[in-house]
Amino acid sequence: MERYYQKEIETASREEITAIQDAKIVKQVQHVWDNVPFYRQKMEEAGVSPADIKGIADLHKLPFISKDDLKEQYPYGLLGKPLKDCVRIQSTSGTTGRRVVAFYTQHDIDIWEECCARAITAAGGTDEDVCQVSYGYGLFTGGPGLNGGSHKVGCLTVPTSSGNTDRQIMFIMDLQATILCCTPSYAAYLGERMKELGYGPDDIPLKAGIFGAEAWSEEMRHSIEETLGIKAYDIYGLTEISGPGVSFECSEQKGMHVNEDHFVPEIIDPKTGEVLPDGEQGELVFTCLDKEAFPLIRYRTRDICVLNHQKCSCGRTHVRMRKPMGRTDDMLIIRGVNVFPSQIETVLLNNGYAANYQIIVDRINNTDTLDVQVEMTPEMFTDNIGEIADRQKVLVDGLRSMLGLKAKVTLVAPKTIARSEGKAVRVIDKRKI
Ligand code: DLL
Repeated sequence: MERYYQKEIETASREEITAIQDAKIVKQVQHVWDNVPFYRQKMEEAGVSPADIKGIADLHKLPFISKDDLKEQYPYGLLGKPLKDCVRIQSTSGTTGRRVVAFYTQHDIDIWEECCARAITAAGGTDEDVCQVSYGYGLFTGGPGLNGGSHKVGCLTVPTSSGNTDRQIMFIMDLQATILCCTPSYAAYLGERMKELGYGPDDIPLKAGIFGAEAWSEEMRHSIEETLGIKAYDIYGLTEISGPGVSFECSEQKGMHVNEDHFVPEIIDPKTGEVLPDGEQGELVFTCLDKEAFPLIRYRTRDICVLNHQKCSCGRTHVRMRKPMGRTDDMLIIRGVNVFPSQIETVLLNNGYAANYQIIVDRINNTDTLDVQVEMTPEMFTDNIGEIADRQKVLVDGLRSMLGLKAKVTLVAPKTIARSEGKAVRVIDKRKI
């Protein structure tokens, strides 16, 4: 039987959801107009004022906000509440330039944790469960968000944070953890290490995993599910919009339900900004309806996605978003062809490899090169050159038919590609260096 954390709102009718959104957007626009000079200026430039926003149908009149705006307003420029009302910051793991710092009031944190509680409940979590949170704690939102959600559900929470893999496994086995929260790449690594230590899926007490924070393919889901003997659920979110739990998968696993009573998604054409209809792929944009301290409106995520308003048989009525296939800024353009790392991952996993790979892009004699380094699994490992060449050719052909592009494939020995405890680094683009 499907479980809900907040059944009434999670299964509300479309009319009820729209009524909630209508009331909240009017209030939120007034809040940013009154309290964030940056927004007032942006709205004035766009020729809109709070009086023009009578409901969610008027959302399109409001200007977008971009990651560049966030960087320019760093650190306090977008603050919607006095500092005395703010109780926490979280920050992105961005590797270049200024970090994004997001602020929270206690009310913001309560809502965020409720969203994570909805996700844990949708994955079957109850107060009987032992939930191990192996996302990083600290500035990253993964650990704190799922930790708070797990408390709200009443699970026994095991805050291991990321890293120290053998200790993670000790806690899973000794405490009989039933739910694991971490990135999919770390889940794959934990599975690999557990197998090495002699634990098969039937020995492992876990029943569900709540994995997100990076793009991962369906093939990777199946492989993790098999190794750990669990059902793996996707969870999505971003620091700017609170953190994990902006959307989450239900038992149907046909897209992630967006918590629409708090966040309104739109899909736009990234070039023109035009709002696209259901089913069309474009850039995902979010408006936060309740956030007090960091109230982003029409924030361009750069994630490429599709929305689906069709009814879901789990009973939830909130719109679903497809697994994001990548980010506009992660998309590689190789010899003019758009390539997402997730497409490469699909080819590798379909051919029996694990998700241990690295994509190296370079430009040699004015031509882009794509080199995919893939680890052989211990079962397929060989030093027979002919066999390796045959295997490499199968992958080259697979990549050509997936991408329409000739790649070089290099098979490497097991365990030669660094494992990740958080978000995996899949791409090395030497063209930018
Ligand atoms: O990754 C928040 C999070 C933590 C989500 C734990 C889920 C679980 P950031 O570090 O700000 O926040 O990165 C946000 O990560 O814009 C997406 O590009 C990507 N992302 C997050 N979840 C998914 C997912 C956290 N399930 C950025 N599938 C987002 C694909 C994801 N990409």
